[in-house]
Amino acid sequence: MAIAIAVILLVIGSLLFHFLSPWYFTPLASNWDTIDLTVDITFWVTGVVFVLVNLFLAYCVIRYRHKKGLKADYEPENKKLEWWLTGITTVGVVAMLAPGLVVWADFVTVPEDADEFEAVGQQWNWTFRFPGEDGVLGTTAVRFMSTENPFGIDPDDENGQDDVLIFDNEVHLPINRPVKALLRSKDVLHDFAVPQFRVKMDLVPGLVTYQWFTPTRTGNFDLLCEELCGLAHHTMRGNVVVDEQADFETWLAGHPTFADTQAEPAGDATVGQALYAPCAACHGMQGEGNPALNAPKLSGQEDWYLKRQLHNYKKGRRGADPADTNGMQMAAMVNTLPDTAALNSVVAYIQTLPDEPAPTTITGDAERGKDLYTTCAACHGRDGMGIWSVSAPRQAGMSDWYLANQLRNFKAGIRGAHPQDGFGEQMASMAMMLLNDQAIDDVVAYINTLPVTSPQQVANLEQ
Ligand code: HEC
Ligand code: HEC
Ligand SMILES: [Cu+2]
Repeated sequence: MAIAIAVILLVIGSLLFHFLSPWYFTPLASNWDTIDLTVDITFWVTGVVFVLVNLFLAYCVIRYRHKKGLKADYEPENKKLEWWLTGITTVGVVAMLAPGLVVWADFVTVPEDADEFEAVGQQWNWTFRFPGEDGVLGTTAVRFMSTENPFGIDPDDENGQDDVLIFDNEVHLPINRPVKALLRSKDVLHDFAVPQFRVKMDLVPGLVTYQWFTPTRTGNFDLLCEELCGLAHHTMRGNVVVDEQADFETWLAGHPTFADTQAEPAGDATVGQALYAPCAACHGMQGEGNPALNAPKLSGQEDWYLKRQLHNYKKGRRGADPADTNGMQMAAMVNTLPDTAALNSVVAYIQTLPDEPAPTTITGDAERGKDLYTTCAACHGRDGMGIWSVSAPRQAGMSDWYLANQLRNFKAGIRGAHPQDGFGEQMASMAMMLLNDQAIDDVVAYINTLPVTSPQQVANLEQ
């Protein structure tokens, strides 16, 4: 009897949970209501079967419970009943599977007038490409990929020149226009999923996969990588912002074409030397850093990282939080660099400065730090020299007090909290693994033990 009651309560509880719990579909924001319909049909079929089977079970437990002297009938075959059961099961299974086939056929048939864009996944971020005025994306190949051409666009392909490149993890799309997302991975399996759009598709290295949808609601939606793609998979976040057509066009016009990025003025170290003069007041003549002014060592840091930080300061993505006093100081200084040409030149000059390892000031348990650093190594490199393909800067031989400061800033949410600072956000979530100041000191103490192997230093040693 107790079992029968438990089964009945289970049925009632499941139904209440299903209908009352807040964990259900997020409001739909695309044309794919048919996907919701297929899921609903599956819920109905499995739900009805679940209720009927369990109530029948409870009924049997009560109706045929043990009574003294009563003996069970033995009836091994019942053709009629079996036909019924087979028939009903078939109807149920067909009801669950057939709608999916119809919807899948739609899903793989892209409307003729769909606009195209490309989403490129890599450990652990997203970038995007739009076809530009000719409406055709240029061809790409791994052999063309470099720091100057991260998309690997064929420089000789005319179609690629006007492609618009989005170096952010945020993409905008116009409302009510069918769009075909071409999906490309640079390294491992990833997956492009926006829960409100109800569609998701894997990115497979070596293939271009696709999916299509029509956004039907303006707003900002989370873009998730729904494929376990390595250590920092959980930090591979992006945003899809659905705009009115005019807003979308304004947004798109604010991004460079491939030709623009190729024509970007290369830094001129001679010009950069003059621009560096005010910087030297804080960062030192040799870019060696000055702890008294909280200004870190810059020499020996990778150029792509320095450029990104200077752009971040310029765009208010870093050094804008009132609690970030050091960052605010620096943010005020980038205004001495009027444009990208100046920015590139000052970075080119910094690249010429001698790269002496910064003096160590932080003490901690390097052994314990070594264990902690295993995770950091996935991005910053086993040798702490930074890895461009995962966008993580060099740490070995850089100002150790500054590294510790930054780790505290990331943890406190005064760096990496700006919604457009995707890389900062990623690092902020990694910094959470350092539970306290001791852990920060320990990991920095370990970084201090790493030998510096910058190309410049290696060259010096060889001489
Ligand atoms: C008034 C002092 C001051 C001047 C002048 C100054 N900086 Fe800074 N800079 C700082 C401070 C302080 C920080 C560290 C900010 C923090 O702790 O978040 C910093 C950080 C930086 C960073 C980030 C480094 C990293 O590893 O993340 C770069 C790049 C940088 N400065 C470049 C420059 C350049 C280029 C100039 C000259 C145009 C310049 N700075 C002028 C004080 C200054
Ligand atoms: C998933 C990759 C990833 C992992 C793992 C990771 N980082 Fe980072 N880290 C980054 C990226 C990307 C940046 C650059 C952020 C930016 O551009 O603002 C960064 C920046 C930093 C900075 C700021 C450097 C500077 O010059 O301003 C420090 C310090 C740092 N990481 C320390 C660590 C430590 C310590 C660990 C291990 C506990 C770690 N990171 C793990 C990706 C990672
Ligand atoms: Cu991923």
